[in-house]
Amino acid sequence: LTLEERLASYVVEGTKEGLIPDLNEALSKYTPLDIINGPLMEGMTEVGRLFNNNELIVAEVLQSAEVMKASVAHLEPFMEKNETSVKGRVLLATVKGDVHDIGKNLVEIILSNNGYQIINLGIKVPPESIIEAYRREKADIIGLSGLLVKSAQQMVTTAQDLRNAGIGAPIMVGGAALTRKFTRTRIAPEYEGMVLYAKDAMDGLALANRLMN
Ligand code: B1M
Repeated sequence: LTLEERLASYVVEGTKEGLIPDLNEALSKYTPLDIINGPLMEGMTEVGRLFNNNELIVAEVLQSAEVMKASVAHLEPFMEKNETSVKGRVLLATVKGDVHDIGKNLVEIILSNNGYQIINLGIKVPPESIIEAYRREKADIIGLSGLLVKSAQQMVTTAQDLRNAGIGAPIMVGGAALTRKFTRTRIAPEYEGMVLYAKDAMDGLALANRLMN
């Protein structure tokens, strides 16, 4: 197998045997983010496909997630950091009912490496907790993540609850089940403030920078 194929296969197989030396080798050729967005994400896409076909069970997907998390943790110190003054404060949450957090945590890493203070509320966060945290933390942006189809609907509910609580801060949404169109036609009409769709973590950074400038 080539280096790239081996990297994808650690995620697919859910094994860390040999992972770190291969990540180090990859770092001599690629940026950390290219490694994540390239071979590691390819592995995750394959995991999703196999899981969908009932060829993997949840416990195995969990092991794949562990490999992804370990890889991101190993690569994180090698990521470019722009030591600027604080650009803004961002609340991040995976919405109620959803446990997927790898993408959200990647967004946290990218934003915090680029001058943002992050308040990461974790997973399965109900609207009440987001409202309470927003009032306590005085965040500039509210970031919502969710990967399940039902999470897209949960984002609509969350936006309604935020609006009913009188909150109008920009909301940034992201995650696999979401689209720009759903964001524009279903979430945005329920909210007074801006609602922006980020297709990945770098897009999230670009949007945050635009909002804060
Ligand atoms: Co689950 N899962 N999972 N899972 N899982 C999916 C999402 C699924 C598509 C797999 C499939 O069937 N093909 C499917 C959803 C189907 C649907 O709703 N239509 C699914 C399912 C069904 C489930 C369970 C229901 C399974 C079960 O129990 N029977 C269950 C759900 C439990 C729950 O949430 N209540 C479940 C559980 C799990 C694990 C716990 C085993 C594990 C998660 C571990 C963890 O996160 N700690 C897991 C995993 C790993 C996946 C897949 C395979 C990979 C997700 C991932 O981490 N991708 C996934 C299939 C897939 O996506 N291919 C799948 C890598 C990550 C970097 O990408 O999160 O998309 P992603 O983030 C991207 C962008 O989306 C974006 O930036 C990131 C890239 O830069 N982004 C943002 C994300 N959030 C953002 C926020 C932003 C900006 C950008 O601003 C705020």
